Amino acid sequence: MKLAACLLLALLGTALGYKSYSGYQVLKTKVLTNEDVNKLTPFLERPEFDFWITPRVGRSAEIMASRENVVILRNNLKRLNLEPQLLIEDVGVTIEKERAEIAQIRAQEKREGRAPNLDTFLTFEEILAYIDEVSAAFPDIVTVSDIGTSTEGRPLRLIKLSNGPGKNAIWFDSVLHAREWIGPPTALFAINELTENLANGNNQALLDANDWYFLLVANPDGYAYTWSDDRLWRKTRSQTGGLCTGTDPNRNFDQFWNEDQNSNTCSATYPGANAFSEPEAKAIADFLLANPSITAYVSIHSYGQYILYPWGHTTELPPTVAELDRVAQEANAAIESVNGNSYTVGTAANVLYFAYGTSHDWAYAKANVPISYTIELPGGGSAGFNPPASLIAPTNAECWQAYQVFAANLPASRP
Ligand code: 0X9
Ligand code: ZN
Repeated sequence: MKLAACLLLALLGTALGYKSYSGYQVLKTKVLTNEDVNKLTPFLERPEFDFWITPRVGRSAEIMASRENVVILRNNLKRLNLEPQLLIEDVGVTIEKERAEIAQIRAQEKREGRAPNLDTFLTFEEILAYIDEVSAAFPDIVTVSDIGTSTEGRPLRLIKLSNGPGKNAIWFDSVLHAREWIGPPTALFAINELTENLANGNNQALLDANDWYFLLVANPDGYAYTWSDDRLWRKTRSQTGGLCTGTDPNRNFDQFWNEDQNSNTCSATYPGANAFSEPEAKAIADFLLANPSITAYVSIHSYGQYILYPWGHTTELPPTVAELDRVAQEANAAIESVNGNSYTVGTAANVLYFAYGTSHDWAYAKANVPISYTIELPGGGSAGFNPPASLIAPTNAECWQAYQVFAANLPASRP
């Protein structure tokens, strides 16, 4: 019976044109030295190798390739003495497992009251429906507005929680990268705490202290596409004029844009033909500029467990590094106290990798938002971007603690 259900799902997937990752594998390297990183760097240019974790000193890289390309990849890694190990035997199977799990959870739906369904991952439409429900239920707290429209015409729907005028605000966005599904549940959890669960713990005080903005689906076209066509899609869905579709919205901000001179439209980090070519990135930027009460910016990504702050384009430290680091360390301590998970804290270029035109660098430098982070949530292991739905609850619990720390350290104004 189970096998029949799996087969049916697989067939349905194929019939609907869902991209098959059957036979795709993920290889993990040994822990890399500086020299190893240099050896691997040229491979970043090759679109047939999808780096799920990019090369970084002191870490292993994780790379996905199709059945044919994985042979080439493995040989190359062996030749370079990078000791490839098999991390995911068949990405197609992981994706089908995820689809089956979601279908099964949906079949036994046990959503309670007005809380968002956090047992599983939600589609774009389901997230919009929840925004409607929560705004109808809490009209005194919730304001909904569309800050723009995606390339394919979907709304960039922003939810604001506020208990009165004249306050500073913290901003969160999630799924700027389409496949990073673990992000929106953490934001939905926070919204539920600040509306439905106001009577719990410190929640009323958290809402009284400042306003909260959530752009739950920052890249709706990409997100919809991960549900309909390709689970591992990362970019937007705009036409580039080149061979491949989509721009990395987190390389499209007008700050150090395209300093690595990447004009390959097939690259996972293609920055666009020009800065702010993507309406999704432009809308965030315009809103931050128009709303100086927003003094903290948090972009929710996955995976790897990092709290990153500027800069991404240089290993030099930003002027307010002491404050950025203090708050991030405090957030990490709060995370650790929940499930014992630890996130690596530091400047993006120092602890992760160089990146140009990212949202947190732009928010910090061009909108003068003093507190500006990218948080990389858990994932990885044998599931990569497809963690089981059972990871949602522990991730929500630890992130909620971190999000409270960010809000508690909200700067009084922009410089
Ligand atoms: O590469 C990104 O855009 C982010 N990582 S992800 O795996 N979610 O794609 C990290 C951006 C942080 N900034 C820099 N690394 N410079
Ligand atoms: Zn991301």
